[in-house]
Amino acid sequence: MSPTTTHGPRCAALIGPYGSGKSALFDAMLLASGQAARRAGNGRAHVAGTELRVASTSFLGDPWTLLDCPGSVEFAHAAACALAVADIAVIVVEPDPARAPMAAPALRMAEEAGIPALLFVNKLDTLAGTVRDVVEALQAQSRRRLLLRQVPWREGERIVGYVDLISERAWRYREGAASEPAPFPEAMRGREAEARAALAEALADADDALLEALVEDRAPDAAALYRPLHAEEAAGHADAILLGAAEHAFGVRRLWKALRHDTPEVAETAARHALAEGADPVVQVYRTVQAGHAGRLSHVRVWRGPLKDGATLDGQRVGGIWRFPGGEPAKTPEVAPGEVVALGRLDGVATGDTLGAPRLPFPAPPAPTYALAVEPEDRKDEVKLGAALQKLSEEDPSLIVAQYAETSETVLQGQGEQHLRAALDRLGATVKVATHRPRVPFRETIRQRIRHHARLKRQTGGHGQFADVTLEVAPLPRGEGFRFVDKIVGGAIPRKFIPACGEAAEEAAKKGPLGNPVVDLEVTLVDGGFHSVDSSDMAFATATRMAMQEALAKADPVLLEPVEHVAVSVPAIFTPAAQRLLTGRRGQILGYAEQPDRPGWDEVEAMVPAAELHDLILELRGQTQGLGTYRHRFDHLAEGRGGRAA
Ligand SMILES: Nc1nc2c(ncn2[C@@H]2O[C@H](COP(=O)(O)OP(=O)(O)OP(=O)(O)O)[C@@H](O)[C@H]2O)c(=O)[nH]1
Ligand SMILES: [Mg+2]
Repeated sequence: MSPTTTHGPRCAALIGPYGSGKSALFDAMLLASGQAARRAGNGRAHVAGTELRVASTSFLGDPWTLLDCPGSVEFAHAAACALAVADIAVIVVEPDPARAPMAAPALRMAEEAGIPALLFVNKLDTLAGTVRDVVEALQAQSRRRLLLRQVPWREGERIVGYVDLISERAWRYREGAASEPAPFPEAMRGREAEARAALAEALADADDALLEALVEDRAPDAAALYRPLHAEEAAGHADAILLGAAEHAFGVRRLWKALRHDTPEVAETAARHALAEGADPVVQVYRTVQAGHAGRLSHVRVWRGPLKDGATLDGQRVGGIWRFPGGEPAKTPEVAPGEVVALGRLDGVATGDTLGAPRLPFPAPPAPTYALAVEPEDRKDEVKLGAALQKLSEEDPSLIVAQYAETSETVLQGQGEQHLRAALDRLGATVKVATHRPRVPFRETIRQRIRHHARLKRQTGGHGQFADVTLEVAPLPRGEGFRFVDKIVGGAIPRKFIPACGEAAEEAAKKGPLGNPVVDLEVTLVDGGFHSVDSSDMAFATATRMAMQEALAKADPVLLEPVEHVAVSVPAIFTPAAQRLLTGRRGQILGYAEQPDRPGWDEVEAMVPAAELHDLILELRGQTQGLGTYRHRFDHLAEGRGGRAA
């Protein structure tokens, strides 16, 4: 039987928590579709995914692209970008209720993207409890209804296969191979009927005919269940749950078949993104990479097509098209709508851009949570480094490069240590860099009003220098900045020299006695003296600076430390841990509240010194199974505990 297909090229993105087995499933799916997957390392070693993998293949004659997304929260943006161009998400999760909260970010991401999703409960060979408990725990994390489509078939302690709840047929798993149909295990009748009734009941809300059947106590047939299930999935109201073990090839063909039936066509996904129908090619970039000698590659979804090599899209000429059969690049002259390919030489184009149509929806990069100051090991490489960092942030929009004049630092901001390390590793041989913790822009102020007199009198040969200045420095309320007041009367200092005094005072305030900019400071020029020949702007500027330096040192200077308003989001069980963490970092807890749009999650608000925030995200993740996140913004400057400057 050679299956003929009416399906166009479709795309499924594998997402889910770190280490749940996405890459193992990706490999198993390719294998099951007849493509050997190449993978660094051997099967059991978990190579933490830091980069997305792409492979095209075909299953039962249908063309597919699979995207294997990294699971680490630090690389979540890559997964969000993949979802923006995929037709369906496969959310790969652990078979452990205690780890269900780790699936929350992926579930939420699919909800936010509005993309249909299937859940794949992986590592079924390690299931300790019941699938029912796993489903219940996952449901608590999802706003979509989760519908179990299979129940495991156990013989003693071992899971040997599954029963499909719609067709009511049993299948026996075979190591590394397709499952085989088996006679229905009679011992499972009760459990199967119960699970099927639960599925039917969950779907009855959405389907009158099914509801009627249930009310009349008729057992619905497969079609009566399948119809509303498909509709609910397509509408993003429900996600089906399938079971398996990627490493043993259990449930992998079953997953393929579910994808085959349930995944929208590219035209439907394009319509979901409000792209009008048409024949002109439209592509969207979901990823940009530097591919060595091949130069820069823009990975795109072809929303509309066909697309030919050499075609011009929005003024950009396509310089090469690559497919990825089995994950390996292969050049091709033309691709069809729905394909996921890489395009060469689109120089002015960034990740997220749409070519050929107005911009289609694309996720904004997350706000940075971790930063490192970077500098070249060799000063000569400064310009090179600047250009290289720029490229990094073009490739990955969740990397931000900032220049801080105040601390003279170049700071690379992103989502965490691994994220920044992976980026800096990509700089590779181009330029060697050293990193350090970014400096915190401390300020200082004074706490006393001081009047000070300074006189400059220099006789160097013929022409001398003379200026006499009396000024007063005084503290201002927090946030007032710098103010210069001129109270000179009766021409003690001629008007023309006053601006020079004001500028010199402001200049001198840029570096106070503790070495930081002085803020919330008022400088009043109260008296002075001049010489008709020897006085000048320069002389008055020098005298003012002298007066300032001595006055500030005597005026009880104090360090001012930036304090940020921090809002930490965590699952409610971690709220006490988050509060302890913030308190431990000199934070003042303002309170906490349940997040209205995120059931089961709290937001803890606190005022925390900026100096304590550098690695907050790392510790927060460490204490919250990687789930905690935080937002922060500058709030105020507070008098420091003296000399704690970083
Ligand atoms: N017992 C068992 N282990 C599995 C199965 N599938 C994957 N694993 C193991 O789980 C670990 C993680 O697998 P990966 O496929 O690398 O996980 P991932 O989701 O791609 O991880 P990230 O990309 O880092 O998020 C590896 O040690 C695998 O051997 C399975 O079906 N059963
Ligand atoms: Mg992986």
